[in-house]
Amino acid sequence: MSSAHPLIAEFQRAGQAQVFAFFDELAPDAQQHLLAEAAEIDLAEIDRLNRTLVAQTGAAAGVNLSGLAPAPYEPLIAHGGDALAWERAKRAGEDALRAGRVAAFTVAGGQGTRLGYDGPKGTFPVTPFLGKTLFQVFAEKLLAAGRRYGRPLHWFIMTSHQNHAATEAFFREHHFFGCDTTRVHFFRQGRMPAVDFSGKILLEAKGSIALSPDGHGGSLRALDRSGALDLMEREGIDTLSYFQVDNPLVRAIDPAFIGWHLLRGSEMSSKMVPKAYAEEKLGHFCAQNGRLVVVEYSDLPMTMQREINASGQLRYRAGSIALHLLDREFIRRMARSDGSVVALPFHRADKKIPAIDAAGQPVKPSKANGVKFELFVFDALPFAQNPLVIETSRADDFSPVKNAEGVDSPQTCRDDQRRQFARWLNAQGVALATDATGLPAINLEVAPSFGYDEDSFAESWARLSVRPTLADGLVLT
Ligand code: UD2
Repeated sequence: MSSAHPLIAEFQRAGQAQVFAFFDELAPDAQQHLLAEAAEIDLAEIDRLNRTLVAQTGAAAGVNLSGLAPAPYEPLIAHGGDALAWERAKRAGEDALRAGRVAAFTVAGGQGTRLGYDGPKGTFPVTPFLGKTLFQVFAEKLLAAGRRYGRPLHWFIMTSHQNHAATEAFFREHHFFGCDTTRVHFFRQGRMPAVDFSGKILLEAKGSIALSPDGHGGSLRALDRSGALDLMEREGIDTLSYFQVDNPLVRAIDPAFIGWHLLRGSEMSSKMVPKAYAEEKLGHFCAQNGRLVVVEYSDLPMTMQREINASGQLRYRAGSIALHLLDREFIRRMARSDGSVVALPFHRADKKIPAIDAAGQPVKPSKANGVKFELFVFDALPFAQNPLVIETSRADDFSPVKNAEGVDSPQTCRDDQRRQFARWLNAQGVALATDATGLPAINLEVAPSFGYDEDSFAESWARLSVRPTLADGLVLT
């Protein structure tokens, strides 16, 4: 094997010579491709992860649960929250939006394997009647919010190497859904190599390394690297509204949330919903040694997830629905902490990783054959000043599309959207027949340009000179 190249020599010294085992067989451009991939890898980081995550098994590898308690949060007014404080927060959030201090951020770099959909997840059709895609729903919500506050919003979208080109092409094909193209910014997240259980970096082919997205926590470094933070600074934006690509019900721009965050001087704030049942797959907001942390559902023992408090509620009920507000300079600090190594911890995920063996033959693993490393954005919470959790109503913020069928599927999401539209109409005094779960009998869809939350809907409704008839169904645009 050629070891003339300094990068190859570096990999040899790090005990990762297998990455270049087939280098001499490759055509020159394939060699360049492999070298470019190898250059993305921080060998010292991989070495550290091999020692701290891959080599550890049993208790040492587990999450530290000592001193864990449920985290405090600001309850909704309906659950005992302070009505005046919520009103103050909403007004402060509206002021910030009118001052142009807020931008939107969608993490869309995931692989969406559970849904079994071929293509960037944001291109999946989700609305109940018109079949608008996730990206279109977000675009229209952001456009409408920008109009409402007189300040068009910047929108950052994090993609992966795999779906970047397809995502950009989709937006171009649909003329950015009417958004100002200079305000929609795509950037790729970073990648991490997968290793086998002895810490050796895996090849997916002779000329390419098994690389995968570095988790949504990679968004902090990607926001910095891509220049997004500098752009925010130039534009006077200090607050980023973070949401996931799979959740069309989201209040992508929520004045009350923004106001709570700003009035508390919080560097990172999150929304919680009470878990619907103990086994629900949500992270848990917890307090640990005076810090706010999220413990993933897979890391909190089921006995703890099932614990009941004195009021008969789940003790660890504060579920994370992956909605956060982040302060710009906090992101910069996290992205750059400790020089080159980010302070967020990597998580280990044992996965079936398509790879080649030492003879260069493809292996199709039937069980996990290696480890992927991922960063989680909520791991930034313990580093934030004055972090804050507020409660939100699930029905108005969270109905993700994750699985092809059953819970969190396209069907449950369409139904939740129809229930929301029905509630907005009912709030305007329209007597709409629904079943016991609030699902209307008629076809119903409200375009975000007409209403993207209860307030904006009420404003548009009041402006209608002729009230629509509801006989067969209703599409409000
Ligand atoms: C996430 C949370 C869970 C809960 C739930 C709510 C984690 C580990 N768990 O579960 O606690 O809040 O969401 O829906 O986050 N993504 C990237 N790049 C990546 C990986 C993911 O952009 O490398 C994006 C992905 O496109 C999606 C989001 O992050 O928008 C969530 O990813 P997921 O589907 O892996 O998260 P999930 O459902 O396991």
